[in-house]
Amino acid sequence: MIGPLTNSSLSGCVSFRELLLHYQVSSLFKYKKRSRFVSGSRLSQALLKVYADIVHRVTYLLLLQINYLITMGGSMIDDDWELASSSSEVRTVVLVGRTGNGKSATGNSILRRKAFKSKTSSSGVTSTCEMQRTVLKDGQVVNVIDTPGLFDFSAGSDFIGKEIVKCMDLAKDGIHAVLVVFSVRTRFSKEEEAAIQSLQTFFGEKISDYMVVIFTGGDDLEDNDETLQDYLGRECPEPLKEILHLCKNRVVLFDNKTKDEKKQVEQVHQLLSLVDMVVAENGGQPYSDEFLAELKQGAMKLRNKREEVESLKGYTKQEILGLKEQIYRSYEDQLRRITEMVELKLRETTQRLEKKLAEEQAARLKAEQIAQAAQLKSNDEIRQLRESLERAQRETEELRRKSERCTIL
Ligand SMILES: Nc1nc2c(ncn2[C@@H]2O[C@H](COP(=O)(O)OP(=O)(O)O)[C@@H](O)[C@H]2O)c(=O)[nH]1
Ligand SMILES: [Mg+2]
Repeated sequence: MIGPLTNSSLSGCVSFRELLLHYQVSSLFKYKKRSRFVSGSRLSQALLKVYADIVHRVTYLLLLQINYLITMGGSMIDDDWELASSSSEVRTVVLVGRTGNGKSATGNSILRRKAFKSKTSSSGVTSTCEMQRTVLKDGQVVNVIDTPGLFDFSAGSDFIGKEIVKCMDLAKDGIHAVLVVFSVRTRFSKEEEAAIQSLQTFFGEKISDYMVVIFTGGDDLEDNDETLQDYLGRECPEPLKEILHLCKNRVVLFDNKTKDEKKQVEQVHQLLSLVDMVVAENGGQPYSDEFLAELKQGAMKLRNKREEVESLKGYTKQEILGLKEQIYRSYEDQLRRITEMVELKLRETTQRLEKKLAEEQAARLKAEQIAQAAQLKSNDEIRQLRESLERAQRETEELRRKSERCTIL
């Protein structure tokens, strides 16, 4: 433990905290300023704004986590890593879905405690990604990440996928399963369809291999004497069918209201069996990406260095503490670098998007010009044809009149 370091670490991080505050305050302003966008020439500008907003928010989230790690004196990072590396039984699952579908309630059912704020609670809904952990009776550790309404944004499907990157920061060890939460109490919407598409766009097609569908509202079905199969038989639009097909029908029904302990255990058991299936089908490899890998590497380095220092002989306690402080500061620097890398990556994405949008806009403009020119040309041709026709009619008339005069004569 490097508990005694906490105070000195904190005092060394005043400027970092100011940075965090800056992001926190400006995030609030940015959020308030965001408006709903429409298509047309303002689309590219609007999307760029949205992406800038994401860059900002992801940075804020990373800073928030760094701040958390700092205030925890660093021990948290190491423990997390040791736990993850020593136990193959760790499962990290992420709940995604439209606000109100029951993500937080499902998270609480999995954890068997009220860890996440659900809508009915007076303290409101989930506003940012949050991770909670539970240890099952058999020793399996389950990390549950709850997310805010990633399906609620109306600024384009790509954007929704981008929001999800935030929670990846919480899942250093990779994501074992993405739990897509729907509710039998609300109709499957176009937005939900778009959100799944964006999930795939952002994470790549392989994300389907990690998806498990959860339907909440099992109590409602039970009240109507219906099973999930009955429900899907009458209420399964084509896009939902496709989603179920994509995730090989890994679907489970949850009743988050039940007080029946047997039912509570059984539904979580069913879900975790599906998660196990996902893990097995993916050869035990959780979903990961480049910056997740970087975070993991940093945590591993920190652990090794700390172990080295702890095994040093002939140093005073004070000297060991000093060395540990140095190591921790270098880890902080690394976290900052990763934050910068993420910012850069997202900025590059923004630029790529900007370029793509500009190209699309130029192509659209060109197509419009060609269509306009074609229209003008065809108008001109029609006019010429009409004139020729009229001329021909006049000439025919003239000839007819002449021939009539000839007949009379
Ligand atoms: N009847 C019933 N209500 C549920 C169920 N799951 C969630 N809810 C309710 O749905 C509302 C939204 O739940 P919440 O977990 O906040 O949704 P989130 O926005 O997706 O996190 C709350 O009022 C929950 O009590 C369920 O299985 N049955
Ligand atoms: Mg919630």
